[in-house]
Amino acid sequence: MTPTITAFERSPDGGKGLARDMRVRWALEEVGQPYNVRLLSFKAMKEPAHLALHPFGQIPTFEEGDLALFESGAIVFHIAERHAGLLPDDANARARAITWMFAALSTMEPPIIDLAIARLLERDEAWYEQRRPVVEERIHIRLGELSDRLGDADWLDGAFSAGDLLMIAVLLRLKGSGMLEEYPNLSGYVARGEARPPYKRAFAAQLAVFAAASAG
Ligand code: GTB
Repeated sequence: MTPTITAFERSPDGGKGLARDMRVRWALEEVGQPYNVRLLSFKAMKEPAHLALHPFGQIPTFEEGDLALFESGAIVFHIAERHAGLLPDDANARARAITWMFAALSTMEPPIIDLAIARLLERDEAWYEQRRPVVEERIHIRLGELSDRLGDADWLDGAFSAGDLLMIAVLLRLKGSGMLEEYPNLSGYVARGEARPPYKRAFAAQLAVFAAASAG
């Protein structure tokens, strides 16, 4: 059965692949699972039909038969469990890869999102210029720690896994900010992820949606 995911009808990221459907698309491409996409307006995301799938009225969601999921991390985990290619067979290696999935979403992503929100919504606040360096410092600390752990390895723990997929998806938010570029091994790590053909296919698919919306 072909799963259906949801994505923005018109992503505010301008086709940069920063919305969280991108990580789900990438996971599906990695395992070779074709998928359908249902595009949603901001209004439709808050209507009952979508709220029945996603309690917070967001994208992405994932539907396959009678299974409906929300939360990009849970969706990527589900894909990785049901298909070969994103989690190692060895039980301990698999547990470590899952640990990296959680690290991406619960340790690395929050300060990165805090900065994005500050830039987007708090720029006009009197305290913005005081808060910004504090938020940036939190990101630097985490990037430094991650950089130390990655060292000169290609991936976080052996072969490419769902842990790398989520970590790279999270780090991509910093691309071009100058912060990621201060850590050449992390920049290289992100570039290796972007160079993977499944990533390229996923990126092209979301860009095509943006291009079509802009043309229409
Ligand atoms: N924890 C959830 C998950 O991982 O799935 C978070 C889902 C989420 O934040 N979804 C966002 C959404 O639906 C889209 S991805 N927002 C609409 C709403 O809440 O009403 C976040 C996102 C949005 C825009 C950009 N961008 O423009 O660069 C990047 C990321």
